[in-house]
Amino acid sequence: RHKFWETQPVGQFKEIGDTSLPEGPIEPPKLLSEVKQEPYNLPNLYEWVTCDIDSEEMCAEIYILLTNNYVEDDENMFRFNYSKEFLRWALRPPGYFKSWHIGVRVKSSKKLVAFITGVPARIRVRDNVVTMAEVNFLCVHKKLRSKRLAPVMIKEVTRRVHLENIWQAAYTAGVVLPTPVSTCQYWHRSLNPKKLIDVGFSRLGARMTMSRTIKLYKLPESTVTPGFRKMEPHDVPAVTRLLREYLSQFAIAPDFDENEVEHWLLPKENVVDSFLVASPVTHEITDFCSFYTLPSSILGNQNYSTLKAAYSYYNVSTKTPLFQLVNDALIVAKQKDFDVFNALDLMQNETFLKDLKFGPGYGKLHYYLYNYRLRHALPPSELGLVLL
Ligand code: NHW
Ligand code: EN5
Repeated sequence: RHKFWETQPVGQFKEIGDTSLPEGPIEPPKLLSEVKQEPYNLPNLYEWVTCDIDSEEMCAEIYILLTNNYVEDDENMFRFNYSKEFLRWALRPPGYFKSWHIGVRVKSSKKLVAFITGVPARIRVRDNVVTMAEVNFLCVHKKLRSKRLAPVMIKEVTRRVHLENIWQAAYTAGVVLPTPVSTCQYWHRSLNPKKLIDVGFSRLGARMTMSRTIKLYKLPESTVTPGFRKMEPHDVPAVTRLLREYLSQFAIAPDFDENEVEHWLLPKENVVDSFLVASPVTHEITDFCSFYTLPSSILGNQNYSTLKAAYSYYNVSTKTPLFQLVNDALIVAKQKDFDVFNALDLMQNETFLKDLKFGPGYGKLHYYLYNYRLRHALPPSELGLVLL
């Protein structure tokens, strides 16, 4: 069934329900001297390249590969269109390794035809904080599919992660592999219903007219929570404390320090937006919400070429109801001209999705750990981790 994944230290389908297996690493770390020193062999026409994401030229090549070949929905109507600024942000967190940004070129033409990345992260699984790689942006050019290039790329990123003495990884995918630690559902909140219907992202509901639909999704012009404002650099220590405390309730969550909060959550135009609620009296920061910007190319529509989507990221509510906080995020996203606001049903998101008029999407997102076994799959409400 899974000729490659059967050989890897991941939970296997046949182990499901076997409660005798211990939770934790599947295989022990090797000595660094035992890690293969040379890259894996690629088919002869191709060569490895370590990508310098700082270089405008390299970044543009990666952007073009992904724009034309990365993830599509089940009907091939939309394709993720990560911006260059987003990619730079996603790939250069504190302590990142340039050697984990891996490309494959055609030797003769030097054309970039495949890509995979890792970034380091400390992820807490129950009581254990584990240094991991977050693996993302695996992409093989459409013309080179089904040639078993992906397993070689995964083995090569694994080797380079091992060289940094890191032995676990976390990743998400829309496809089922051995074996999900949790499975989330995408939910979508229409902000621009007319455009979403015109491009085939959503459909006019039964017994609904366009004008009734537009009215249904209307939002206030401005946010409603007193003290709601954009996060600023001086908020990093308080937001870190708030977020760490909040994430401690989930079975799997990042272990963010201040540097990471600064990187991942300080607003970056057209990449990440973050807001908080500060008490007007004490200036205490009590609530937080954020979303990232990930447009999709609309494939083969006469009138529109991009769908502007916001994705719910980390939210923390202690005083303001989560529902009201995310409603304010929707209002800001609408002001910023997003067409749709997407969220997964993880953390406490189920408590607001229906009430805020999100509808379930067709897509699922499976979460995976490499070389770390969980006894049982988790309900998404126990996941406190959002990958990009
Ligand atoms: S998920 C997005 C993945 N990218 C896309 O879907 C873009 C469009 N598709 C493609 O580019 C986010 C190709 O179809 C890809 C597969 C490249 C996906 N994850 O080369 P072959 C991520 O980036 C397995 C893992 O012939 P292909 C996360 C498949 O099951 N494995 O296929 C990435 C089969 O193995 P099996 C995947 O279509 C996490 C084998 O690949 C996969 O030409 C990576 C077939 O290879 C996927 N999304 O290329 C793992 N899709 O055993 C990181 C297919 O079933 C693990 N496959 O025979 C951790 C590493 C670090 C560890 C550190 C300690
Ligand atoms: C790694 N970081 O399928 C990510 N998206 O539902 C890789 N559907 O946009 C993994 N097919 O449901 C990515 N409209 C896995 C996801 C791949 C992309 C994907 C889904 C998520 C999606 C849309 C469009 C479907 C178009 C036809 C969808 C319905 C929206 C509707 C709005 C109004 C209320 C009800 C729902």
